[in-house]
Amino acid sequence: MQRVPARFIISAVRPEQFPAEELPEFAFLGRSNVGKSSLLNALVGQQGLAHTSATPGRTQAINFFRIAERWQFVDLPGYGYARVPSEITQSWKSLIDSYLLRRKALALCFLLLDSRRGWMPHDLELKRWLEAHHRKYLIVTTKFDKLKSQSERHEAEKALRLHLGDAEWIPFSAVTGQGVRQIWQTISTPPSP
Ligand SMILES: Nc1nc2c(ncn2[C@@H]2O[C@H](COP(=O)(O)OP(=O)(O)OP(=O)(O)O)[C@@H](O)[C@H]2O)c(=O)[nH]1
Ligand SMILES: [Mg+2]
Repeated sequence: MQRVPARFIISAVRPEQFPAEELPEFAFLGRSNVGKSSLLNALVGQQGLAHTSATPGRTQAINFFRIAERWQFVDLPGYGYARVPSEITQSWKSLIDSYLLRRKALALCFLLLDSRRGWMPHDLELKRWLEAHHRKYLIVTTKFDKLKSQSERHEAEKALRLHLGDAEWIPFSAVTGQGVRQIWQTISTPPSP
């Protein structure tokens, strides 16, 4: 796996802590445990850069990373994890909202869906929110290695199409590295404004 220079900048729990908007930013969004931090690590070829965990809801702040002095990657807290108390959910939500609403440097959001689960209600809510606020996003389906048979992959694709129409998505696996190259291609040729 190719190693890309990357360093952690800050773990922001308040908007005042967001770093300066000097470089184009790419944000990774999705449910708790969907594999956001693992995807970020796979992209830079560094296992320990973003903290991953088998316990959902671990990433509770917005973590900023500087990548090759050219981009910033942003690991957002996962949503939709029932065992987190509602006051905490509220404060994450307002933190995420303020990031997504105001961040001028944000070039593209990667919206991650678990390949085995497809669209869940919170994902659809977020997708509609991004569209309503004219935020560009690209769907990535994570843990693709867990779909073992052709028929499982076919079913997953059918379910995705329900809410994507003809739009494309990127199947991804942090285990096999599938999708890494395609995501890098997107980052190095971002969509026009
Ligand atoms: N098989 C497989 N497991 C994965 C993959 N990506 C992540 N996982 C596992 O899924 C779990 C959650 O991964 P994380 O990257 O921590 O997920 P997250 O979205 O950052 O989770 P939160 O920070 O809690 O929102 C970990 O146990 C990972 O090892 C993948 O592509 N394939
Ligand atoms: Mg995480």
